[in-house]
Amino acid sequence: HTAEAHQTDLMTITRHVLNEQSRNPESRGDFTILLSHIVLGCKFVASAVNKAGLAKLIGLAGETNVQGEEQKKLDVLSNEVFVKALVSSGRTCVLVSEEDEEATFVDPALRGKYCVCFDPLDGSSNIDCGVSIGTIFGIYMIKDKDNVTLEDVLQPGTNMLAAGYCMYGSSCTLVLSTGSGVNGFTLDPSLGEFILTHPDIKIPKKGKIYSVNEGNAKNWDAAVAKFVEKCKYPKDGSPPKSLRYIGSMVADVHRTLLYGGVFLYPADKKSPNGKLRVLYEVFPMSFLMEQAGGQSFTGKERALDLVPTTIHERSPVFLGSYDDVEEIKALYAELA
Ligand code: AHM
Ligand code: MG
Repeated sequence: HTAEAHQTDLMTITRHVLNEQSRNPESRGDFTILLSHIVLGCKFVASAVNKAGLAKLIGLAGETNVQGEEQKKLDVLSNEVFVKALVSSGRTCVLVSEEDEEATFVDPALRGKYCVCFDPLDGSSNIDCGVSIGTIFGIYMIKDKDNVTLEDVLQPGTNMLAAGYCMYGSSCTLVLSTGSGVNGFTLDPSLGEFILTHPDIKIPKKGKIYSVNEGNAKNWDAAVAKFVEKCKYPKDGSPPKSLRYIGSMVADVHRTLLYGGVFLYPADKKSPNGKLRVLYEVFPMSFLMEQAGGQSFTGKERALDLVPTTIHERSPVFLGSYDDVEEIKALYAELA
């Protein structure tokens, strides 16, 4: 008996989501269509990222984005692709992108019931050197189809329907939760399909890794300083934790999800709200962490309980293994 050379029963992301949505026949088709347009965006970006060096796509596009950073060509391209794919799906009504200062209200003729908040290409400092970067997205449903406003996206993260990210790394991996666990799919380039490779991801309850930009240490508050100190010099006889920091949120969170541990982007004296954006960085990643059995905390509250008041708002975030985040919460309770 020889092992079968070909897997013939393929669990693609579309098939998986169709199965998941069978409990909810009303939104079944719509959500699947929306997702397939997001997947198209991810495939386009994956292919563009792979060819970046060749096609001379990297480098500055000569524009500045909302946060005042110079945009890279790949950022601009990725944003355009996602906006067009989402609008043309006919299933969206409001889009919030890191690259666009204002939210996009979809033309009424093409409107659907979903709002999508996304960072089309996160980890900009890693683009030019070929280190992993990613796309992050969170999906909400509108309340009232005839009266769509910004309030439809300025909601607590707990109201999110689905969230995910796509990592353009040594392989292209899409991690998704529609509210019943977390699943990972890997792009099979020969098929152009994402195949289920990481079913029902659960984050280890406690981890051996911490992930933070330690260059900001001189501006940290007491709780963060104490936590990192404990990672390096544990007093309970446990071995020190390892430090891993890529500087691409998608890659740092992906490793945290699979190996366990904690990722933090805290507030500091120079950035009182940290760096990461609530709607398209903190919320989707917090949703995935909770769905995988981990936690996400802002230093004050559960991250998903935040209610943003502006679309590009920032928040500190501490996310990862349940026990590690518990330790950070205890330090804040003690020292704040
Ligand atoms: P970006 O939107 O400019 O790419 O910034 C977001 C990135 C995250 O991917 C990452 O977690 C963080 O910035 C790293 O920031 P720092 O370089 O300050 O450590
Ligand atoms: Mg970003």
